[in-house]
Amino acid sequence: MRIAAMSDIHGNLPALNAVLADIARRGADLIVNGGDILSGPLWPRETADLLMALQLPTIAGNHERQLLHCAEVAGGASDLFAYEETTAAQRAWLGALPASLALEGCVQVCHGRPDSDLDYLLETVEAAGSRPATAIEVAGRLAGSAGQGASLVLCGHSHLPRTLQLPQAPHTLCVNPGSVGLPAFDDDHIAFHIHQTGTPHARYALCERDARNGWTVALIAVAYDWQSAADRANRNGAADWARWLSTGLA
Ligand SMILES: [Mn+2]
Repeated sequence: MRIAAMSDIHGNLPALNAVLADIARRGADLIVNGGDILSGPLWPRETADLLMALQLPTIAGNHERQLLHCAEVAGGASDLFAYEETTAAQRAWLGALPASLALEGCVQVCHGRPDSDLDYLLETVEAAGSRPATAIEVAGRLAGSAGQGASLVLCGHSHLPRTLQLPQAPHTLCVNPGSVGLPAFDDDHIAFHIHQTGTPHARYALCERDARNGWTVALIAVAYDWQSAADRANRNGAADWARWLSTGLA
């Protein structure tokens, strides 16, 4: 079983196309989408068209919730842009997505933590900024959820590619594939922090289960025409996105 894990596409259509082409070239039995699909100053409508046709196992992230909330109150710029660009049918698709998924009986997918789409699973935000979470912290965040006891937990939201194995049996392997569409950003949830991969590549992960139920993971960085995405962000008035997209630095 070979699973391609994608997350945090954020409407970046050329990045998504490059990742899908790389997955097709390497081969996968299943492609999973971990949420934060459309929000951002890029191609939300075209991205939704492509993904709705593909019918991949998909969960909602915080930005699906925030985008849909724009029907009641104007939200942040990324969510509002995507809200205004998308069709009612596309927003209905977003609204029907689950918050988590179980796959293959031993794989659990969530966007942030099992109980929060706004908090990171594999990072800890403190007054000084964001740092990698310890295995003890991550085990505590999974305790009592469907992720406890899973052999593989796929998460997203932080945009930082990382694998972490829990210290206690059944030694769940947690994988964040990084972000397909946005390699760096800043945020002030809990405290101001930046997350950056340091390169503008589109990220995803290939997770392959062996006969002993062990997972081999490849964290993959795919080259694509990131300048076209940065130009699009600039044209749509988002100079910060243009910088993040073209450098991978926040
Ligand atoms: Mn998110």
